[in-house]
Amino acid sequence: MTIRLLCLLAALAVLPAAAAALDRGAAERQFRVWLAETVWPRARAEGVSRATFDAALRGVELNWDLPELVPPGAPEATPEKQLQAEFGSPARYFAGRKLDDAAARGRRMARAHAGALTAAEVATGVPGRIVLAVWGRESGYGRAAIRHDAFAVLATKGFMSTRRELFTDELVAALRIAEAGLAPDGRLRGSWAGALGQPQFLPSAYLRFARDGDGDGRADIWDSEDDTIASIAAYLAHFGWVAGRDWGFEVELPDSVSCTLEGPDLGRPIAEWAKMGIARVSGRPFPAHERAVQWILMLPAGRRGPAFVVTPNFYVLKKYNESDLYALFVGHLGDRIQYGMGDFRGRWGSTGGSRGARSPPSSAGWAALVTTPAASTGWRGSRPAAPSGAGSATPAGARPVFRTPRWPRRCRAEVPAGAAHITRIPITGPCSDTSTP
Ligand SMILES: [Ca+2]
Repeated sequence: MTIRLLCLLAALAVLPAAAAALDRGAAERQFRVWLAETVWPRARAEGVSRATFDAALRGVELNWDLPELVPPGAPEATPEKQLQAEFGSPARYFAGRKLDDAAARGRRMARAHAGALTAAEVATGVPGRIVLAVWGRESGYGRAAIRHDAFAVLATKGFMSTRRELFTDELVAALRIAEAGLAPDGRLRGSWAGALGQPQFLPSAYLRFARDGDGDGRADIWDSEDDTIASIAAYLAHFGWVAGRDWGFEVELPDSVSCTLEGPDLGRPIAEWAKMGIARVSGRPFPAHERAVQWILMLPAGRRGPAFVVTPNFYVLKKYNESDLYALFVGHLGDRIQYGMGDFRGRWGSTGGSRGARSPPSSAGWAALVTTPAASTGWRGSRPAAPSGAGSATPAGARPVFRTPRWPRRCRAEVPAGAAHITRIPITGPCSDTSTP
């Protein structure tokens, strides 16, 4: 059998599925049936009234422009592994001018919302600079347009996407928000990934973490800055933010320290790191009250990029978005807002060795939801083009978007090929492209 014939047979085999996938009219009809027979019973079981259901979904149509759709009849697809734009270009992600603008705006917001930020910190222990940085990253302090109808987005993705079950659950959660009378004007504005309002919470995260910061009795994360601040702080507190601890510091990494010492399971007291020659790039000592507790070495771009020691709070930031660079961005922006810090001392250069690399396969649960990046978060240009909309499109509650390679992958690039199978090398020898660890 010739190659050409094989190709022809293969093409014929997929034709029916392709034809079915293209019949949008039929899909729309199936969609209405699915709403009536699948979503409505689940919503009713969770206390949603028929009136709320009808008001939310009347007139809602499938949005064929969303990413990761699997129309009826199309071959089942695995969740898209996404290009790590940020990791491919961390230098651009951390471009100083954008950060300066964000920090300047953050300082203005800090003055304008000092009362709410203080109240949130008193209630949760999460510092105002961290709340501001998340807010700035997610929605440009509320300036990003949040224009999608979350019911349409969630219904579309619940009906035909790579994560139907997950988005169906979120659709029911969104209906519960409407049932409780918490949706402004009966509608829910969100990103093209269904993340709501200024903190970019998924509906289930809204139900768990949204707070009323201004005391009007409603948690309005769309139009209330105080509610947004209180909600972001509540989210981070829930995931274990440790009051009184920082997120991390940039450090000098001597050649004698192996990159294999990186990782959240390899924390040690700062005195031990200091003994190896690790010091803050600022030249300042580590805070006295932090000396006895664990610090973790973190090399987001491998050995040749900026180096950090971080606290467990760094990993709390990753609960907002499963990405080292995201957490680093938030911590660093917070420092710029409060302390006026400048760029990282270490150079990103073309480090990473992962330009164009794809994220690792996703695991189960929210933390595995790796979506295509959104176009606008108030940080224009930092992400590749995507459907229009606000927010990082990173469903909160675990809002993974960008994943950086995990150890040992990013360290492996720096050890000789013959040693690449080694997963842990508990030594402190040199670690580079040309020397054996
Ligand atoms: Ca409120």
